[in-house]
Amino acid sequence: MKLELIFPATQENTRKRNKALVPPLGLAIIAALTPPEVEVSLTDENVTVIDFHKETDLVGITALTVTARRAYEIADTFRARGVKVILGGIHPSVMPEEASEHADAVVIGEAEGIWPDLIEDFKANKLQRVYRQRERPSLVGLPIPRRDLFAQGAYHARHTISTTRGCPYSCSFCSVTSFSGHTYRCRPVEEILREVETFNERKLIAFVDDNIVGNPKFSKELFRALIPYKIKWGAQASVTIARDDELLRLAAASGCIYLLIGFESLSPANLAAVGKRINVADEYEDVIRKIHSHGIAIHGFFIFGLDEDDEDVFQRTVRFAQKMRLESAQFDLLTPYPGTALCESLDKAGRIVTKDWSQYGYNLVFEPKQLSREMLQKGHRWAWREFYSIPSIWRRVGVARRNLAALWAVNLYYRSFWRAKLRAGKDSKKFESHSVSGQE
Ligand code: B12
Ligand code: SF4
Repeated sequence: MKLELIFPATQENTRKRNKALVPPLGLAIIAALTPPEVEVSLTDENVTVIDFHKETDLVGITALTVTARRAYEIADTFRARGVKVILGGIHPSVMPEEASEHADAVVIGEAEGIWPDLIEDFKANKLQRVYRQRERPSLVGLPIPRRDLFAQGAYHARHTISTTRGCPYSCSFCSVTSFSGHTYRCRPVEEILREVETFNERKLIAFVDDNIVGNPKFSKELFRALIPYKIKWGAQASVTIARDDELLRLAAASGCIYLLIGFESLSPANLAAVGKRINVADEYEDVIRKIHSHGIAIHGFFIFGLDEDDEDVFQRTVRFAQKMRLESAQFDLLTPYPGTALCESLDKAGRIVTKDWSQYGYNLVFEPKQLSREMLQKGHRWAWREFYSIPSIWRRVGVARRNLAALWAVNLYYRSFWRAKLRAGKDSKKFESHSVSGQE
């Protein structure tokens, strides 16, 4: 039996093949869960063209909300040839009825505990329409992901590992808690180390956890155990890392060079409104200084379009990130992903303007409260342009830091990624001239 696993690109990228940031780890896990007699191949459409004529018995497709439309197109094309298709991942899990229209079976939840049975059902020609996770799977004894299936030389950070799932918080805009549950499930540290040991070259590891320090006891144990491996690593972390000196010291000692931190907003009212209880905006400067003092670079996540945001928010946020010399940052438009509390409340208020999922991630899909839609879009574009202008990169990254080449590479990557997206937004210049420039 042959199985083809597919990670769809976003709609605008279906014809472009770029080097991608990281490989599709979830699909490599599914490949590892597949019984060994099944021949598995994996296509990440971001880096490889899909072969729609490939001889295969079964196709498994993953979908985020932003890639759902493309996932459905791919599914429909294979099904038109009579090939059976399974859809899974975050979007099909929250929209199973919609996904069902394009699939022979939909998997709701994490694949562990479901996938091997599904393959047996397929072989016996007894595929069910929906496979629903009954309880969150334990993370003990997970197989080593089939990284051998990733395209060679196609990723900036090839070595990714997932060590935890779930989050005890419930930020209204985030899909994680509803998908992976309210408790942190942590993998046994010795199993993580075994996975690290499979990398023949261990220069840089990216942990793809939502928060690598969500359970400080586990994190300290992991960081201590990583010290002898002499790796360098990056991960998403909450601001709470700066409140625990031992944790931060151990992170640095174990090779942490980059933390991706969700600051989201500088406004306490916005943070309260979205339920981001762990963030205290007044502490941000101290948090950043403290993390920087351990030689760790910071990628800040910020959201525009929250209800308290007015037309000064873009300038305020970008100037803050520049002043604090954040090594990189991401400015996202608030997005009501289906299944989140945000989506429910904006939908109820009639503020969602489109349910074309391909717009979810990089475009404005709801009616903001204080800003006009035009102002929000222009301000968002201005923020990217300004933060990744060469003078801004120069001021933030300078010449005298550690990992200089890597920091420039990251900045130039985001600069080119967003310049491609912004090419359509020629109007941002207008915004700069009447609303931003001259205010400093
Ligand atoms: C790493 C990561 C990235 C990486 C890599 C993405 C990738 N290639 O996988 C990068 C940085 C590129 C990225 C980008 C984005 N991301 Co992201 N990302 C993550 C993160 C932190 C971890 C993903 C991961 O590897 N998880 C570990 C693996 C093991 O889990 P998994 O992929 O979900 O797979 C499991 C199940 O879902 C299921 N499954 C998955 N696929 C399939 C398929 C089949 C057939 C079956 C049966 C089962 C199944 O089984 C797997 C094993 O249990 C998640 C948060 C999260 N907890 O998932 C956000 C997350 C997925 N990202 C999110 C978003 C919004 C984005 C962006 C749109 C952000 C932006 N504006 O730029 C882009 C879109 C990228 C794109 N163009 O496709 C949202 C998605 C929300 C949604 N409803 O779609 C998440 C959930 C974060 C959040 N806080 O809400 N992301
Ligand atoms: S944004 Fe971060 S802290 Fe909030 S629910 Fe999502 S993963 Fe948890």
